[in-house]
Amino acid sequence: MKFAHIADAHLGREQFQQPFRYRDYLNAFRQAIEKSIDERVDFILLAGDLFHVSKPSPKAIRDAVEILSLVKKKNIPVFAIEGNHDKTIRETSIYDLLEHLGLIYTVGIKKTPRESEFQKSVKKGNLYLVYGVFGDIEIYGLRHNNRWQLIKNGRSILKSIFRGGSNSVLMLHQAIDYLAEGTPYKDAFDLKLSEIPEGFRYYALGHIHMKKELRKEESGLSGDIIYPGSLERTEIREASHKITYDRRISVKKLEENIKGFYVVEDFEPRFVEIETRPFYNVLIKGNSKIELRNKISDIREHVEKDSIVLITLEGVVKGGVHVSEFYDLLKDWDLSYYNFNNRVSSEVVGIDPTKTVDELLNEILSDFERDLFLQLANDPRKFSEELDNFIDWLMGVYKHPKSSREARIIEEENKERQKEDKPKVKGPKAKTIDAWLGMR
Ligand SMILES: [Mn+2]
Repeated sequence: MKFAHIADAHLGREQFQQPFRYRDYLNAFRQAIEKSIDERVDFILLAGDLFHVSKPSPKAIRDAVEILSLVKKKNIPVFAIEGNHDKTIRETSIYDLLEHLGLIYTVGIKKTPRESEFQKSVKKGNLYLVYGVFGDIEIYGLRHNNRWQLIKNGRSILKSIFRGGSNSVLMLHQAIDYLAEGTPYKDAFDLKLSEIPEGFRYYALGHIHMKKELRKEESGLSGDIIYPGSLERTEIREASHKITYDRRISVKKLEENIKGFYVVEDFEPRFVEIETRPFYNVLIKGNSKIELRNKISDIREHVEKDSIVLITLEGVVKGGVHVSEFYDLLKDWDLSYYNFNNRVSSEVVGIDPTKTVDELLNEILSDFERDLFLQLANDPRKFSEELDNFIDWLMGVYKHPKSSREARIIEEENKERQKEDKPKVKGPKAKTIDAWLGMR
């Protein structure tokens, strides 16, 4: 028994608004399907986010149909669950269309039972648990849910729905805390390891876009928990290479960001790499425009043609820089896409120790910014009463005088106040920043 486990194809995505990225995502999915056919797998699992959006474009649907038809011709069934990107709040989704075309078999909780060569159903209350069948293998799964839907009163709903068996697989599109470490999902996990139903021989996960394995020997569970990661690079953290240039150039291939899917033979997983476009995450540090320009030119020999290059510029340059000043440098490198991220700050202002905080802030801030700062520097315990004052003040700032005559009157009044030697009141409270900071 041999199957392929694919996740997070995100078909239809035009990353960076570039049409070639649409083709890259499609090409990655085509490779995964073709390699699965070459591997002579018995069936294929799609663990969610086949599409990037729940309402894919007609073009994305047509292209997905074309690729899935390749496996249908070979009589290889495809079992699928919806991910957070392609699920809908309704019963139906684009997966139903693919299912009606006989291209995939969705598994999960449904309102109506499904019975076919590759699907069976068990009644659960008013609903049906639909699962896939291939020979003596059973394929269970559930589309993506939020944590509050999965955990009720501290108890895992998944554990009450699913009971594993020696020949069963569980497909989920969720982030598991243990494996989310070191990924963008680490603080937004959906499940703890202890909340995963036990007894399955293989856990086919999707959602985390990086390749992750938790072998059963390590977890103590009945089967390996595997994330193949996304098929293409969906964000800068998934770059293929990291180039850093501060004093000297360092080029690192990020092996952990390898892209592909798993082929699982007798429940033993093996990663199969697919070819993706090189994607460089570049960090250049410099303290003048000339230095930044020279360093950008120096990295040319380290980046491949037809690649994606994202450059972050860092340093302190008097007057700052604008990224458009650097575009000309890369235009004849034959790159597919490049862009800059500007983290250069303008020169640091030296602080004159003889000046008060008030004086320093007056130099840096406009009148409005200074007043806003004072208004916001209130004691949080007096929040509600200060809030009224703040709103009055803010309304006053935005209320334009109705006529030039009115403006003249206000000006006259201010002059009168100055004559009377009263402080000119900018806001409802004339508190100085020095007083607020306790620096008097
Ligand atoms: Mn995804």
